[in-house]
Amino acid sequence: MTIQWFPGHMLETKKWLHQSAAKADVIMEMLDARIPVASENPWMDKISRNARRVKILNKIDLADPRVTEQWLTYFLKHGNARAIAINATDKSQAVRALEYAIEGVSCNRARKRKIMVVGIPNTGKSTFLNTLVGKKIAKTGNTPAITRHQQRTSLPNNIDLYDTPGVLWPVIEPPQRAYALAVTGAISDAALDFQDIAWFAAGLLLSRYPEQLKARYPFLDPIPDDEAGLLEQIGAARGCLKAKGQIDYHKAATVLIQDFRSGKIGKISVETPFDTSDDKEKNSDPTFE
Ligand SMILES: Nc1nc2c(ncn2[C@@H]2O[C@H](COP(=O)(O)OP(=O)(O)OP(=O)(O)O)[C@@H](O)[C@H]2O)c(=O)[nH]1
Ligand SMILES: [Mg+2]
Repeated sequence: MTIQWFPGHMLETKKWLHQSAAKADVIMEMLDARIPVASENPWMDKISRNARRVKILNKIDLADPRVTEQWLTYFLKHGNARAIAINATDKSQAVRALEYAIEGVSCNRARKRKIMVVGIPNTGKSTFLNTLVGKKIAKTGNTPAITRHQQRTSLPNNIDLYDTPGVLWPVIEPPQRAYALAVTGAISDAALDFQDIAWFAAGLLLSRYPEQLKARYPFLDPIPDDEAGLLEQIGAARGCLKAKGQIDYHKAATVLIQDFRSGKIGKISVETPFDTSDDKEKNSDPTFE
């Protein structure tokens, strides 16, 4: 699926990373814990072969804790990098991730340890920096492509930390991956059909998190069988109506997506290690049985 949303600063950041990443001691790849594989930029693997790589599964407060545990086990077994799961708005967790990333990386007064925080948009790279420093020195926001230029900040203990703009790639395959990115807010809402994003979220919630749906939307009685039914009931109950009382599906989609992104529906993981396994075609994920 080709995404018609690749702002110019992403290309500039790619070039800068190509030239500069070789000097990094550590590359921290900020992932979204709800989609730890979909949020990996395949291109990032190519930028530095020498630096230590650390995967940060961020936003664990929004992800299903059972699934986050499964991901950590998965990365321990299959990963080419260390992995740690955090909530970057929490100081002690951010410090723990930094210490984990630099453990054993030597430095001296003349040579600081260079850490680059990289990843796709909206995963919490700038938030991580702000939390470490204890004040808002980098702009953050819940829409993608907030940071437009890389920024170096000196931290105690001989560390230079680089916050970098989120980078995507223009052709995202399979389409499910594009929807997983969009539903978590990593791609601009304008890049895909908004109702399709809501349809994807509805399918996921109905099949894997029906109890959370029921808790958030008590008017669902019974839980609808399909995506259209869910959006219709949300639209009717929340007054998302057009002329002559027809359901305004775009408004209903907005309610569902906003509730999902803000965590109001609960802690939801969009992908599990099972989704990436060969058993996927044959069975359903035992986590949700
Ligand atoms: N719930 C939750 N929200 C977080 C966490 N970390 C970051 N956020 C929020 O996620 C949104 C994006 O954070 P940013 O730090 O701007 O993300 P970024 O990776 O720098 O994004 P770009 O600069 O666009 O690449 C903001 O609304 C943050 O408040 C977290 O651990 N949990
Ligand atoms: Mg940023």
